[in-house]
Amino acid sequence: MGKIKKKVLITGITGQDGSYLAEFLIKKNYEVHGIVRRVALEDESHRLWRIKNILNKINIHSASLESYASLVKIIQRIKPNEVYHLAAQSYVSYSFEDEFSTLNTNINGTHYILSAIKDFSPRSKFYFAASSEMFGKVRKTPQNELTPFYPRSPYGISKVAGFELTRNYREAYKLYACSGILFNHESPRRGFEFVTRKISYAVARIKLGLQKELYLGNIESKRDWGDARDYVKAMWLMLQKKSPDDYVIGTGKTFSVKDFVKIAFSHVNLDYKKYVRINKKLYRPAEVDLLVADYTKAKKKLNWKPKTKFKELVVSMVEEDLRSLKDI
Ligand code: G4F
Repeated sequence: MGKIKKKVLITGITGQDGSYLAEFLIKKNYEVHGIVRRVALEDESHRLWRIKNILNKINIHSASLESYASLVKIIQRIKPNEVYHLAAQSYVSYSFEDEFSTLNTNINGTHYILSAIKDFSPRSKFYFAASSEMFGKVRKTPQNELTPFYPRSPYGISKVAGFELTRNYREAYKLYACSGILFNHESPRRGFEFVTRKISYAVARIKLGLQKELYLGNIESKRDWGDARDYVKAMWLMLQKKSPDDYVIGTGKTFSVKDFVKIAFSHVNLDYKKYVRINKKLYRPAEVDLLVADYTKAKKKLNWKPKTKFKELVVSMVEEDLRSLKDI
C-alpha cells in the first residue's frame, strides 16, 4: 500500500508564488488543493494561465477570502496538513487608491483562515505571506526579524495586522503558525503591474519594435530582489521545523529600479536613456526608499539561501518575455 499523501491548501494558487509552490509540492508528492475566487466578469482561462499545466494534478475549490463560511467549508472538509495563505491584494500602489478593500480583504481574510483552522482543523500548519513592506520607512539596515515595523501603505499596514494575528494565534491557541517576511521576489510569472515585469515586458516589446517608450515612477527606490522560485522553498522549509517561528527571506543585496532598467536594456543592446520617461503620476503618496534583508536566521535554522543573482534574474525575465512575444 502506498504512503498516505500529505494534503496542502494554497490560497492565491493562481498567483506567481502560488503556482510555483503548487509545482514544488506536487514534486514532493503532496495532494494539492487551491482556492480560486470565481469572478463572472473575468476570463477564466486567462486568470488560470500560471497553473494551466498543472490543472489536472491539483484540486481547485471555489471560495472567497471575504467569506468566512466558504473558507470554513473547505478547511473542515480537507483538514489539510499545511495551509499556505498567499492570497491578498498585493499591489502596493493600488492599496492607496482603494484602502478599504485592501484592508478588508487582507486583514479579514487572514483572520478568517486562522479562526477556521483553530476551530475546525487545529493540527493544520499555517504559513502567512508577510512582507518586507512592513519595514517601510526602515528603522535599521539591513532588516531582520527584530527590526521594528513602520509600514508606509495600506498594504503594508494590512500585512503588519496579518503578521500580528498569526503570532497571536500561535501564542494564544498554540497553532503551528509561521510568517515568512519575504522581500521582493520576481520571475517571468510576475504580474504586469509590478515594476520588474513592466520593465522586462517593455524592453522586449521595444526590442521587437512593438513599443517606443516606457513610463516609470520613482526609479531611485531600492529593493532586495530575489527569485520567486527560490522563495517558495523557504515557505515550505518553515513548516517542516519542530516548532513554528517567523523568518526574513531575502538576498542581502539591494539594487535600485534604475539598476534593473539599465541591465534589462543593455541586455538587448539598447540605451535606456532613449526610451525611459518619468511620469510623476506614478509616484506613490508615501514611498519605501530602501529595503535589504538580513536572512541570517533562515540560513542558520532552515539551511536556506538564495540561488539566483540579480543580473541573472533580470536577464531571465527579459529573455522569457522576448521568447513569448516572438511566439505570438
Ligand atoms: O514592483 P513594485 O510595485 O513592488 P513593491 O511596491 O516593492 O511591492 C512588492 O514587494 C513587496 C515585498 O517588499 C510585496 F509585499 C508586494 O506585494 C509587492 O510584491 O514597486 C517597486 C518599486 C517601488 O518603489 C515603486 O515606487 O518600483 C517603483 N516604481 C517606479 N515606477 C514603480 C514604477 N512601481 C510600479 N509598480 N510601476 C511603475 O511604473
